[in-house]
Amino acid sequence: MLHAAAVPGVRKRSRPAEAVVPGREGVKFEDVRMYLVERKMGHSRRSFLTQLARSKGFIVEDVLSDEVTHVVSEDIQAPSVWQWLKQCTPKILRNVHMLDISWFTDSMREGRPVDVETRHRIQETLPEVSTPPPVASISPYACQRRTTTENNNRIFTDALEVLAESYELKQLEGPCLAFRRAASVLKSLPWTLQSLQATEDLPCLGKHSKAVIEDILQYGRSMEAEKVLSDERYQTLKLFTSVFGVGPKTAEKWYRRGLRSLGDILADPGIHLNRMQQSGFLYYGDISRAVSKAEARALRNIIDEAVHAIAPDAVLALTGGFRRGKEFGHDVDFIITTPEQQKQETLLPNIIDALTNNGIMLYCEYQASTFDMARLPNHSYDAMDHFAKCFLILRLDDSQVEGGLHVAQGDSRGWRAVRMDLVSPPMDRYAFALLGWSGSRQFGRDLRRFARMERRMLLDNHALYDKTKKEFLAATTEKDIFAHLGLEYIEPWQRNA
Ligand code: DCT
Ligand code: MG
Repeated sequence: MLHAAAVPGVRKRSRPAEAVVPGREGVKFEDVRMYLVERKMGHSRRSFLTQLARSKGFIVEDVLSDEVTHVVSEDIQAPSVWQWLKQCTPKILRNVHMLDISWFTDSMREGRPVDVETRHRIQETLPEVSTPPPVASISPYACQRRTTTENNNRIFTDALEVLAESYELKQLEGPCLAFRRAASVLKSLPWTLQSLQATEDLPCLGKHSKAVIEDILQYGRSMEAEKVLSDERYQTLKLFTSVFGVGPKTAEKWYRRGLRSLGDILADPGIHLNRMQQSGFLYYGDISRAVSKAEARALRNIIDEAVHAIAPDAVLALTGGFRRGKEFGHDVDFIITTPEQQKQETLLPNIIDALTNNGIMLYCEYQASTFDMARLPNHSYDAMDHFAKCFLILRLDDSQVEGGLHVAQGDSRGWRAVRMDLVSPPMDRYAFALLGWSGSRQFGRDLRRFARMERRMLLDNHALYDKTKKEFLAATTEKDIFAHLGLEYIEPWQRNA
């Protein structure tokens, strides 16, 4: 039983004479037990209505208990009533009718409890995804939001990401990040934006992002994003950077040279392609095609076998987009390490040898470790870490993939080329590397920004450094790192920011 004093809005006072529960002799309707919510109704009106109902033979309970069958409220803010009721007494919710005052007045008029109709009910709207939750709870940091692969605002985020990309290709970091942050906030919403008003209190939405959203709300499309998409320079830079080994700087150089197609590049004798770019062109068709989850699993089996033949106690973990639950990715990312320190250094070269001997290695760029704990902490975060790693293109056969390869219809080669990255940190750096490589990029960016701005700590793929205590914080799992940062743990599949 729950006493009135414990119910918000029901103040504890000496029991007034009129509220004393009368004897049950005048009761006409045993099956209906009413409770009137004092909130919004006020104390004196509640007393008056209680007396009125009792005089007509109704049972009106003074306290909310699981015997109550009909809760009557004049609070028109349905979600808050439900929330309040749930807080008070979650147990009774199953059977109780949550009603507005119209049921009460109808019943008084009829002199009996009228049947509950839909119009009498206060609809429980609070947990429904269609109702924006209190926006104050949405953090400006992606690492304090849970973002699954389900995006309820794709129409907006696609447009914002086109603009982000166009600034990235122009190498203008500020506006690029602003659009990425805006898109990231919308990706985390469990509801779909329906009005500009709903954006009012969302973090990270600047004037420009709001203008894009407004266009989409009004016309169903963003004219600005469409303009970018049809821009020749944008299209060409996108095409050039879609080649493995070609970044915005090289793409820009080629564009300025007047080159407009992949054929133009190959035909230009003045263009020197490095080894990575040569492979990028050679396998362009395959590696510009998404890798499926089944293909990622097949690669895992291949790597697993190779690794465990070399180091039985090695740890192999899938990272990147597939760890976050994505169905497709542009590559497959793995972390490999071993507790045996002397094996650590030769682990990747040995795996590379095994894959080469298998005849499936189509391209390999190996970078030996330049990691040195003595050079930490890193004050400027550069995109790549110092661990040993390799960027590979592997041949994957149809027979190795459950359900077959993800190739174009009519492709009868029976194999395809796929991109794979392997990174190999020392065991004591494993948790940091796993967190960084699991992404998403935006999630990682905001973890580092949060650490720096909110905690005076420096985080990167190698370590977490506390600037106040002037010490490194140890971690063996990702949970340790979240805990050091005072953050709630976010599962990998909730990091699709
Ligand atoms: N990463 C990073 N900074 C970079 C590149 C990568 O922090 N400059 C991290 C974030 C994701 C992870 O490494 C793997 O990188 P990608 O494979 O590029 O990203 P992904 O999320 O796996 O996306 P995709 O599914 O397209 O491979
Ligand atoms: Mg990836």
